[in-house]
Amino acid sequence: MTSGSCSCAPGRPQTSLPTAAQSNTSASAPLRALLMDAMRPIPGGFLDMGAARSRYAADLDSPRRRIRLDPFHMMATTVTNRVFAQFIGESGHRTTAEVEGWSFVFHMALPDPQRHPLHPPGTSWWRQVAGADWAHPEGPGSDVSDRMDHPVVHVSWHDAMAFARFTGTSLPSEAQWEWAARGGLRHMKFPWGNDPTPKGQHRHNIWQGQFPHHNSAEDGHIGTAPAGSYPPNGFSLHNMTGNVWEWVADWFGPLPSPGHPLPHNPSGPTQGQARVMRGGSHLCHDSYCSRYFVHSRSHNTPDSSTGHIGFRLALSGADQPLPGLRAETP
Ligand SMILES: [Cu+2]
Repeated sequence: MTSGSCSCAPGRPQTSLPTAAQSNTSASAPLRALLMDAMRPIPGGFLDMGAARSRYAADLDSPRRRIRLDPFHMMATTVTNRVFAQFIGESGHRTTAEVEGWSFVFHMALPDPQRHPLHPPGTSWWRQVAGADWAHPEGPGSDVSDRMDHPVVHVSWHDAMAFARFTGTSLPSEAQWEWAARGGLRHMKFPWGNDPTPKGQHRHNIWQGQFPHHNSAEDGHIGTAPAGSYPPNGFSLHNMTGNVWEWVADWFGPLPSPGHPLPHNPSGPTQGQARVMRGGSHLCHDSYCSRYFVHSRSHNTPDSSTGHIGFRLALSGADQPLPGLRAETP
Protein backbone atom coordinates (compact mmCIF):
# COMPACT_ATOMS: atom_id res chain seq x y z
CA MET A 1 0.00 0.00 0.00
CA THR A 2 1.83 3.08 -1.16
CA SER A 3 -0.85 5.68 -1.63
CA GLY A 4 -0.38 9.18 -0.34
CA SER A 5 -2.22 9.25 2.90
CA CYS A 6 -1.97 6.37 5.29
CA SER A 7 -4.98 4.47 4.12
CA CYS A 8 -4.92 2.50 7.30
CA ALA A 9 -6.51 5.65 8.81
CA PRO A 10 -9.82 6.43 7.16
CA GLY A 11 -11.18 9.94 7.35
CA ARG A 12 -14.39 11.83 7.85
CA PRO A 13 -15.04 14.60 5.34
CA GLN A 14 -14.40 17.99 6.81
CA THR A 15 -18.01 19.11 6.75
CA SER A 16 -19.01 19.22 10.35
CA LEU A 17 -18.70 22.20 12.62
CA PRO A 18 -15.86 22.20 15.08
CA THR A 19 -17.12 20.80 18.35
CA ALA A 20 -14.79 22.48 20.79
CA ALA A 21 -16.29 22.84 24.24
CA GLN A 22 -18.25 26.01 24.60
CA SER A 23 -17.77 25.85 28.31
CA ASN A 24 -15.82 28.57 30.05
CA THR A 25 -15.00 26.46 33.05
CA SER A 26 -11.40 25.47 33.36
CA ALA A 27 -9.89 22.25 34.54
CA SER A 28 -10.14 21.31 38.21
CA ALA A 29 -7.08 21.17 40.41
CA PRO A 30 -7.12 17.34 40.42
CA LEU A 31 -7.25 17.16 36.62
CA ARG A 32 -4.43 19.68 36.33
CA ALA A 33 -2.44 17.72 38.89
CA LEU A 34 -2.94 14.51 36.89
CA LEU A 35 -1.62 16.18 33.76
CA MET A 36 1.29 17.79 35.56
CA ASP A 37 2.27 14.43 37.02
CA ALA A 38 2.32 13.02 33.52
CA MET A 39 4.55 15.77 32.06
CA ARG A 40 8.23 15.03 31.48
CA PRO A 41 10.86 17.70 30.79
CA ILE A 42 12.23 17.55 27.25
CA PRO A 43 15.51 19.38 26.66
CA GLY A 44 15.99 21.73 23.73
CA GLY A 45 18.39 20.89 20.96
CA PHE A 46 19.06 20.38 17.28
CA LEU A 47 16.85 17.85 15.53
CA ASP A 48 17.56 16.27 12.17
CA MET A 49 13.90 15.96 11.35
CA GLY A 50 12.58 13.33 8.95
CA ALA A 51 14.05 10.33 7.15
CA ALA A 52 17.08 10.02 4.90
CA ARG A 53 14.77 8.41 2.32
CA SER A 54 11.02 8.12 2.09
CA ARG A 55 9.27 4.81 1.87
CA TYR A 56 6.06 6.63 0.92
CA ALA A 57 7.04 9.66 -1.16
CA ALA A 58 3.70 11.39 -0.63
CA ASP A 59 4.36 11.46 3.12
CA LEU A 60 6.94 14.20 2.44
CA ASP A 61 9.09 12.85 5.26
CA SER A 62 12.48 13.20 3.59
CA PRO A 63 15.18 14.39 3.26
CA ARG A 64 16.25 15.21 6.79
CA ARG A 65 16.48 18.86 7.67
CA ARG A 66 18.05 20.36 10.74
CA ILE A 67 15.93 22.49 13.04
CA ARG A 68 16.33 23.98 16.50
CA LEU A 69 13.91 23.51 19.38
CA ASP A 70 13.56 25.12 22.80
CA PRO A 71 12.90 22.95 25.85
CA PHE A 72 9.31 21.98 26.60
CA HIS A 73 7.32 19.36 28.49
CA MET A 74 5.42 16.42 27.10
CA MET A 75 3.21 13.72 28.60
CA ALA A 76 4.88 10.39 29.30
CA THR A 77 1.89 8.62 27.77
CA THR A 78 -1.04 9.39 25.54
CA VAL A 79 -4.18 10.64 27.27
CA THR A 80 -5.96 7.65 28.79
CA ASN A 81 -9.66 6.89 28.99
CA ARG A 82 -9.47 7.63 32.72
CA VAL A 83 -8.12 11.14 32.16
CA PHE A 84 -10.37 11.81 29.18
CA ALA A 85 -13.42 10.79 31.20
CA GLN A 86 -12.47 13.36 33.80
CA PHE A 87 -12.14 16.03 31.10
CA ILE A 88 -15.56 15.15 29.71
CA GLY A 89 -17.10 15.19 33.16
CA GLU A 90 -15.74 18.64 33.91
CA SER A 91 -16.13 20.30 30.53
CA GLY A 92 -19.28 18.73 29.12
CA HIS A 93 -17.45 18.53 25.80
CA ARG A 94 -19.17 16.45 23.14
CA THR A 95 -16.76 14.70 20.84
CA THR A 96 -17.02 14.84 17.07
CA ALA A 97 -17.95 11.15 16.98
CA GLU A 98 -20.82 11.79 19.41
CA VAL A 99 -22.05 14.79 17.43
CA GLU A 100 -21.79 12.91 14.13
CA GLY A 101 -23.20 9.72 15.61
CA TRP A 102 -20.55 7.29 14.37
CA SER A 103 -16.87 6.45 14.15
CA PHE A 104 -14.58 4.02 12.30
CA VAL A 105 -13.99 0.70 14.10
CA PHE A 106 -11.50 -1.95 12.97
CA HIS A 107 -13.44 -5.01 11.79
CA MET A 108 -11.73 -7.49 14.12
CA ALA A 109 -12.82 -5.45 17.14
CA LEU A 110 -16.47 -6.02 16.21
CA PRO A 111 -18.36 -9.14 17.34
CA ASP A 112 -20.23 -9.15 14.05
CA PRO A 113 -18.67 -6.93 11.35
CA GLN A 114 -21.40 -7.92 8.91
CA ARG A 115 -23.87 -5.86 10.90
CA HIS A 116 -21.84 -2.79 9.91
CA PRO A 117 -21.48 -2.99 6.13
CA LEU A 118 -20.46 0.63 5.49
CA HIS A 119 -16.75 1.08 4.89
CA PRO A 120 -14.47 3.40 2.93
CA PRO A 121 -13.70 2.26 -0.63
CA GLY A 122 -10.83 -0.22 -0.66
CA THR A 123 -10.51 -0.57 3.10
CA SER A 124 -13.19 -3.00 4.16
CA TRP A 125 -11.49 -3.48 7.54
CA TRP A 126 -12.72 -0.06 8.67
CA ARG A 127 -16.40 -0.20 9.50
CA GLN A 128 -18.56 2.84 10.03
CA VAL A 129 -20.26 2.04 13.33
CA ALA A 130 -23.25 4.04 14.55
CA GLY A 131 -22.91 4.96 18.19
CA ALA A 132 -19.16 4.27 18.35
CA ASP A 133 -17.34 6.92 20.37
CA TRP A 134 -14.58 7.19 22.95
CA ALA A 135 -16.77 5.70 25.72
CA HIS A 136 -18.25 3.04 23.41
CA PRO A 137 -15.26 2.06 21.27
CA GLU A 138 -17.11 -0.78 19.47
CA GLY A 139 -20.48 0.93 19.48
CA PRO A 140 -23.51 0.62 21.77
CA GLY A 141 -23.08 -2.07 24.40
CA SER A 142 -19.30 -1.67 24.56
CA ASP A 143 -17.48 0.41 27.16
CA VAL A 144 -14.01 1.26 28.42
CA SER A 145 -14.33 -0.05 31.98
CA ASP A 146 -11.70 -2.72 31.34
CA ARG A 147 -9.30 -0.30 29.60
CA MET A 148 -9.26 2.87 31.67
CA ASP A 149 -5.48 3.01 31.36
CA HIS A 150 -5.52 2.52 27.60
CA PRO A 151 -5.24 5.47 25.23
CA VAL A 152 -8.50 7.27 24.56
CA VAL A 153 -9.47 6.70 20.92
CA HIS A 154 -12.26 7.85 18.60
CA VAL A 155 -11.14 11.42 19.28
CA SER A 156 -10.86 13.99 16.50
CA TRP A 157 -8.21 16.70 16.25
CA HIS A 158 -10.89 19.13 17.47
CA ASP A 159 -11.47 16.99 20.55
CA ALA A 160 -7.75 16.94 21.31
CA MET A 161 -7.61 20.72 20.91
CA ALA A 162 -10.63 21.16 23.17
CA PHE A 163 -8.87 19.13 25.86
CA ALA A 164 -5.69 21.19 25.45
CA ARG A 165 -7.55 24.49 25.68
CA PHE A 166 -9.51 23.39 28.69
CA THR A 167 -6.37 22.46 30.58
CA GLY A 168 -4.06 25.25 29.41
CA THR A 169 -1.78 22.79 27.65
CA SER A 170 -1.13 22.37 23.94
CA LEU A 171 -0.85 19.71 21.33
CA PRO A 172 2.85 19.26 20.57
CA SER A 173 4.08 20.67 17.29
CA GLU A 174 5.15 18.00 14.85
CA ALA A 175 8.79 18.95 15.40
CA GLN A 176 8.41 18.74 19.17
CA TRP A 177 6.77 15.34 18.79
CA GLU A 178 9.57 13.92 16.65
CA TRP A 179 12.32 15.33 18.85
CA ALA A 180 10.63 13.87 21.91
CA ALA A 181 10.04 10.50 20.20
CA ARG A 182 13.73 10.16 19.38
CA GLY A 183 14.51 10.38 23.08
CA GLY A 184 17.98 11.85 22.63
CA LEU A 185 19.08 9.45 19.86
CA ARG A 186 20.08 10.70 16.41
CA HIS A 187 19.13 9.20 13.04
CA MET A 188 17.61 6.08 14.60
CA LYS A 189 14.46 4.35 13.39
CA PHE A 190 12.81 3.68 16.72
CA PRO A 191 12.66 5.48 20.08
CA TRP A 192 15.17 2.93 21.42
CA GLY A 193 17.54 2.48 18.44
CA ASN A 194 17.56 0.63 15.14
CA ASP A 195 16.83 -2.97 16.15
CA PRO A 196 13.06 -3.61 15.85
CA THR A 197 13.20 -6.24 18.61
CA PRO A 198 16.28 -5.77 20.82
CA LYS A 199 17.26 -9.09 22.46
CA GLY A 200 14.15 -10.55 20.87
CA GLN A 201 11.89 -8.27 22.89
CA HIS A 202 9.03 -6.33 21.36
CA ARG A 203 9.23 -2.69 22.33
CA HIS A 204 6.03 -1.36 20.83
CA ASN A 205 2.55 -2.44 19.82
CA ILE A 206 2.25 -2.95 16.07
CA TRP A 207 0.76 -5.74 13.93
CA GLN A 208 2.33 -9.17 13.72
CA GLY A 209 0.84 -11.75 11.42
CA GLN A 210 -1.09 -11.15 8.25
CA PHE A 211 -2.85 -7.84 7.85
CA PRO A 212 -5.79 -7.38 8.06
CA HIS A 213 -7.21 -10.73 9.18
CA HIS A 214 -4.69 -12.38 11.47
CA ASN A 215 -2.85 -10.65 14.30
CA SER A 216 -0.62 -13.11 16.13
CA ALA A 217 -0.15 -10.59 18.96
CA GLU A 218 3.50 -11.53 19.49
CA ASP A 219 3.95 -8.12 21.09
CA GLY A 220 1.28 -9.01 23.63
CA HIS A 221 -1.63 -7.02 22.22
CA ILE A 222 -4.31 -7.31 19.55
CA GLY A 223 -5.90 -3.89 19.99
CA THR A 224 -4.54 -1.03 22.04
CA ALA A 225 -2.11 -1.64 24.88
CA PRO A 226 -2.18 0.26 28.18
CA ALA A 227 -0.67 3.69 27.56
CA GLY A 228 2.29 3.04 29.88
CA SER A 229 3.27 -0.30 28.31
CA TYR A 230 6.81 -1.19 27.26
CA PRO A 231 9.99 0.49 28.52
CA PRO A 232 10.11 4.28 28.00
CA ASN A 233 12.58 6.05 25.71
CA GLY A 234 15.48 8.23 26.78
CA PHE A 235 13.11 11.08 27.68
CA SER A 236 10.90 8.75 29.81
CA LEU A 237 8.13 8.66 27.19
CA HIS A 238 6.11 5.50 26.48
CA ASN A 239 4.73 4.24 23.17
CA MET A 240 5.99 7.04 20.97
CA THR A 241 5.67 4.54 18.12
CA GLY A 242 2.94 1.95 17.75
CA ASN A 243 -0.24 1.61 19.80
CA VAL A 244 -2.18 4.68 18.55
CA TRP A 245 -1.57 7.45 16.07
CA GLU A 246 -1.14 10.77 17.85
CA TRP A 247 -2.59 14.03 16.61
CA VAL A 248 -0.12 16.92 16.60
CA ALA A 249 -0.83 20.59 16.13
CA ASP A 250 0.46 21.10 12.57
CA TRP A 251 -1.34 21.17 9.27
CA PHE A 252 0.00 18.51 6.92
CA GLY A 253 2.44 19.77 4.31
CA PRO A 254 6.16 19.77 3.57
CA LEU A 255 8.56 19.60 6.50
CA PRO A 256 10.22 22.94 7.38
CA SER A 257 12.46 24.22 4.60
CA PRO A 258 16.07 23.44 5.32
CA GLY A 259 18.55 26.28 5.42
CA HIS A 260 20.15 29.00 7.49
CA PRO A 261 19.26 30.37 9.86
CA LEU A 262 17.94 27.06 11.06
CA PRO A 263 14.17 26.85 11.49
CA HIS A 264 13.52 27.56 15.17
CA ASN A 265 10.49 25.95 16.85
CA PRO A 266 8.77 25.40 13.48
CA SER A 267 5.01 24.96 13.64
CA GLY A 268 4.18 23.73 10.16
CA PRO A 269 2.23 25.23 7.24
CA THR A 270 -0.15 28.12 8.01
CA GLN A 271 -3.06 26.33 6.37
CA GLY A 272 -4.07 22.97 5.01
CA GLN A 273 -6.73 20.32 4.64
CA ALA A 274 -5.52 17.74 7.12
CA ARG A 275 -3.72 17.60 10.42
CA VAL A 276 -0.59 15.57 10.98
CA MET A 277 -0.63 12.35 12.99
CA ARG A 278 2.55 10.71 14.20
CA GLY A 279 3.83 7.42 15.61
CA GLY A 280 1.85 4.74 13.79
CA SER A 281 -0.54 2.37 15.51
CA HIS A 282 -1.21 -1.20 16.56
CA LEU A 283 -2.47 -1.77 13.00
CA CYS A 284 0.76 -0.79 11.23
CA HIS A 285 2.42 -3.70 9.46
CA ASP A 286 5.30 -3.87 7.05
CA SER A 287 3.09 -5.45 4.39
CA TYR A 288 0.63 -2.60 4.29
CA CYS A 289 1.66 0.52 6.18
CA SER A 290 5.06 0.55 7.82
CA ARG A 291 4.64 3.95 9.40
CA TYR A 292 5.85 2.88 12.82
CA PHE A 293 9.16 4.75 12.78
CA VAL A 294 10.06 7.91 14.66
CA HIS A 295 10.14 9.82 11.35
CA SER A 296 6.86 8.44 9.97
CA ARG A 297 4.00 10.79 9.23
CA SER A 298 0.39 10.46 8.32
CA HIS A 299 -2.51 12.88 8.20
CA ASN A 300 -6.25 13.01 8.39
CA THR A 301 -9.03 15.59 8.34
CA PRO A 302 -9.42 17.22 11.75
CA ASP A 303 -12.96 15.79 12.01
CA SER A 304 -11.81 12.20 11.67
CA SER A 305 -12.00 9.64 14.43
CA THR A 306 -11.08 5.97 14.55
CA GLY A 307 -10.22 3.27 17.04
CA HIS A 308 -6.50 3.83 16.53
CA ILE A 309 -6.04 7.60 16.84
CA GLY A 310 -5.35 9.32 20.16
CA PHE A 311 -3.14 12.16 21.40
CA ARG A 312 -0.83 13.42 24.10
CA LEU A 313 -0.30 16.94 25.35
CA ALA A 314 2.68 19.24 25.75
CA LEU A 315 3.59 22.39 27.57
CA SER A 316 5.86 24.83 25.82
CA GLY A 317 8.49 26.70 27.77
CA ALA A 318 10.99 25.01 30.03
CA ASP A 319 10.56 27.67 32.67
CA GLN A 320 6.83 27.14 32.89
CA PRO A 321 6.24 26.73 36.62
CA LEU A 322 4.63 23.34 36.47
CA PRO A 323 2.38 23.33 39.53
CA GLY A 324 0.89 26.67 38.48
CA LEU A 325 -0.22 25.49 35.06
CA ARG A 326 -2.15 28.16 33.23
CA ALA A 327 -5.60 26.82 33.84
CA GLU A 328 -7.84 29.62 32.67
CA THR A 329 -6.81 29.71 29.03
CA PRO A 330 -9.97 30.25 26.98
CU1 LIG B 1 0.03 2.48 9.54
